[in-house]
Amino acid sequence: MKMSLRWFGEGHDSVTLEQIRQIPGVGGVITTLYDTAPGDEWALEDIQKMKKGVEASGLKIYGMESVNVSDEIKVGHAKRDEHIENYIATLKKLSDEGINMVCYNFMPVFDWTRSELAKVRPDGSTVLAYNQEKVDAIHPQEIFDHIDNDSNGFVMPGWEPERMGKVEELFHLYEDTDNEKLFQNLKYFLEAIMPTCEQYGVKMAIHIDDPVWSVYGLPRIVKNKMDLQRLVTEVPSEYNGVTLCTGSLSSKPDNDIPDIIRSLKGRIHFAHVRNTKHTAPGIFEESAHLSSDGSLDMYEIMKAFDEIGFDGPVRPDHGRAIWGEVSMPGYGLYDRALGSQYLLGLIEAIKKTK
Ligand SMILES: [Mn+2]
Repeated sequence: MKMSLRWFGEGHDSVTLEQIRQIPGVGGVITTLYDTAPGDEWALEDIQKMKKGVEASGLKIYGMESVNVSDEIKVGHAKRDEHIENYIATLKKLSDEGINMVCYNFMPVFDWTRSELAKVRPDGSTVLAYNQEKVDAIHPQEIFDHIDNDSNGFVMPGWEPERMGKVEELFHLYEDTDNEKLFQNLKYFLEAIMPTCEQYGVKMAIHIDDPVWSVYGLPRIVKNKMDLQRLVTEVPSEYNGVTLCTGSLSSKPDNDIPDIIRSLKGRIHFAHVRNTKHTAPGIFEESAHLSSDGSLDMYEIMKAFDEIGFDGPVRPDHGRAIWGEVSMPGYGLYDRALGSQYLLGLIEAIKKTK
């Protein structure tokens, strides 16, 4: 497994490449370009500039998170074929620059949802948290506003201000899209891009829905083992794979994560590993990576990744805000660095005790 950290790019991140470079065992970053709208083609110069900057620091780009899929593709709008053509063009450019793993999601309107970005834990650290009752009590527009207010001045991925201005419009766009239609649109998208992915060696990795149930009545199609099996069976190319996000899957404790990992042998192209603490159905908060700090058995999870021979990029996903650090919520340096070392320790122990 290749340990990495997500890095949002110059001007979008409080963490520097130089800092990431000093974390033992972290050889690369997962990054993205911010300035292109979903549906548009990425400019080669921007990709090259990003790559040059990362490589100058001694790190590599292990993959893109994300190349966002437009709402037009997700709902099957008249513009979808044009957007898919642009997506394909972007994949080719990334591959030409040696970037061969692309994370994306197929969630409508909201990329991910939390009711709090800085819930205070007993030790004074703060974490992202979710409480279904709190979400139900507020209008979707308010969620946008409050994520924007609490993001410490950073643009949260998936919550870009230009999307905030058109919440009503976005909900309207998805009015006729139920789970089945959304799945068929995902399948259409994947079948259209797979020949390019196969030719250029680009592995597509869909992120698990977060949380794994419908929010505000919107469809959700990447929630559990059954959904994932359907996805990899109906589009059988090995380039159609998954970003196995343990935190997202754990929003519902009946998702048996080690079992899901084993069931996806050869189809996991990227791993997000983090722990969450469950309080009650629909209520959870993010925790430190350590098993004993949350509800997940991280040793069993890492063992399952090792068993299936997963050798792609992994990142500690979110961390707590600790030691006074001010960063994009979930994406500080300190706790993700701690998490990476814990996960690397587990990996070393698993390998040596085999
Ligand atoms: Mn994730």
